[in-house]
Amino acid sequence: MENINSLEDRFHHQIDNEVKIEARDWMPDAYRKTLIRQISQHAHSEIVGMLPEGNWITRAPSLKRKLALLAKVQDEAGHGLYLYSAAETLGIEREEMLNQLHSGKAKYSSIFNYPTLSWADIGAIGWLVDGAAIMNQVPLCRCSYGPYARAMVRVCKEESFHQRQGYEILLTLCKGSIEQKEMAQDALNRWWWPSLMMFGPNDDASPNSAQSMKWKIKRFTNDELRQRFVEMTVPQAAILGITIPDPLLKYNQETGHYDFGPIDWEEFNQVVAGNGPCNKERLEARIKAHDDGAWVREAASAYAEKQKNKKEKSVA
Ligand code: FAQ
Repeated sequence: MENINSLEDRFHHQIDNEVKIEARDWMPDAYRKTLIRQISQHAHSEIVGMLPEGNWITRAPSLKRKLALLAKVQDEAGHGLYLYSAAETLGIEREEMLNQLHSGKAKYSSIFNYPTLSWADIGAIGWLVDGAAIMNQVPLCRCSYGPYARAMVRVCKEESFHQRQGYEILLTLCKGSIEQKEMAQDALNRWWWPSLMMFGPNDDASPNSAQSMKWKIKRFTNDELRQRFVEMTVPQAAILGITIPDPLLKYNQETGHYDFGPIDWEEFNQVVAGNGPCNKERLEARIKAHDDGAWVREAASAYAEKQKNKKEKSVA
């Protein structure tokens, strides 16, 4: 008992003093569990997030646009890999996490259950979805768990390229023909509210936030980050010359912040429960990609085995 107390004291001492918790360190079960939950949901979001954009690689309007989109989607696969690896340091197998995703038991970000109907949607995803991801993920570079925090440094650098890539697509469309500008407006109309939902439920309805803040996994609450995102995005929409679809969005002189209209949490809950416009399609595409990739995993394992045998023979 005394030993457990001292281990627990050391854990809290590390958290209080901003010393990263590493895989080898003792940690409370609930801390480990919450990290596995958050990191695996994050990893799932990255690899499911490849799908709405992947649809547009062959339809991107120029070679330059194709290359940039291809690179972005590849980055997202990489983010999934860093994140699954970070979660594995906590004692869960990648296969188990993927089984949870494919069986529909694990969550991934609600945002990826919406359709990409036009090229402007690829701009809106980069601008808004990656913009929201940066807002939420830069503080995760200071997360108390070392492997997650370190993975997030590179992820955030890449997200910032993604955000610029998306904004530049929209800037080009907004400087183009009337029809192109209308496409950009239509994309903003459809992606604005789902992007605000990405930050998760309001603080009073967020069961995990308080404990995760105490453990310094999260540094800001869902509402704080959502507000920051609104502050950052409103002037960017003004530069594009398109209108955020919220009649209640207004600068509040007294608080110095933007007030915005109510979020449709019923829609959010439906999407998270599996009833969004594309949940079924996304999961099917993900499972197919996994099944189609089985031969690659088998070949990689066979090669690794061969190399291992070779090495053992040369030592003997
Ligand atoms: N969608 O108590 P909280 C990206 C769930 S990556 C679905 O507030 P927490 C890159 C939540 O899991 C985007 N479910 O939870 C990219 C919890 O469920 P549980 C993903 C959601 O963990 C860009 C329940 O609601 N980013 O975009 C959502 O403290 C472009 C109660 O919520 C991350 O994962 C949602 N939006 O805070 C890729 C970042 N929100 O498990 C391709 C890391 C909440 O209790 C293209 N994660 N839920 O049953 C986080 O920062 C946190 O996990 C939050 C949620 C903020 C997402």
